[in-house]
Amino acid sequence: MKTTFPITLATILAMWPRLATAYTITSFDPRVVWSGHNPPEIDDFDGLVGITGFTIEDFEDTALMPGLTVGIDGGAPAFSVPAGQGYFDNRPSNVWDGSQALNAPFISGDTVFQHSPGATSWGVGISDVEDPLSQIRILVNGATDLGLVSDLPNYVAGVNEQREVYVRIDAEAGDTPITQVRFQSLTLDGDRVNFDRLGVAVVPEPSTALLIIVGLIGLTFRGPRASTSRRHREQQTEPDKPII
Ligand SMILES: [Ca+2]
Ligand SMILES: [Ca+2]
Ligand SMILES: [Ca+2]
Repeated sequence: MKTTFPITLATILAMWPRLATAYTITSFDPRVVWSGHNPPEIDDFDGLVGITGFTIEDFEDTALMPGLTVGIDGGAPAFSVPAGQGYFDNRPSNVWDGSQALNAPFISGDTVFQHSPGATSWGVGISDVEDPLSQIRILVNGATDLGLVSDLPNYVAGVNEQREVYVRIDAEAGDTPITQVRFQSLTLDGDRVNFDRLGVAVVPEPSTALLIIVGLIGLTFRGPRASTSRRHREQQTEPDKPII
């Protein structure tokens, strides 16, 4: 029973967000399971890129999923797609689901996605970078540089409105959740890049995490007290020993 408290404390510390910068990025060739417009293979695709069960923003309307904002071309974070940036697709080769994607010009600044309370894992389909026309760097939480989109393994350079790569960014256990993913243009050439099928594995709300911690603390102190009271009851009910 003495070991209960150290084990529980270690569990709490493991759950508590810590400052860290170890994020990994995995990139996928868009042609593996994709065919045509809004294909039936979407479930297979989610499984392939590791986003099954994630909360999905498909950019089929101007509303964004709860907690998500986007700032386009250096603009302020917005909770809905800014006017003129939704994209009705007449090129099925460009979208990752449905018939629309988020259409972001790179004229005067970055495109930044932010999520609250953050994600343990985050993915998005990227189209129309058209390397070497645009050079787009991915930065996580304002600090971690994951390199250029066009340098990623499995990136497939397209010519005008084609799916080029799906990326999934993972926070390792104990890392600060992913709250911001910035796409920074090194060229600012005015060309447009499209984003679609954005998926996040949302971390528990702070209130939920707090409830879990309170519960664990409760369990920690319940154990010894229960055994103490049990011993007390046993002492009370123990028959008098014969005097020898
Ligand atoms: Ca939407
Ligand atoms: Ca879409
Ligand atoms: Ca482009």
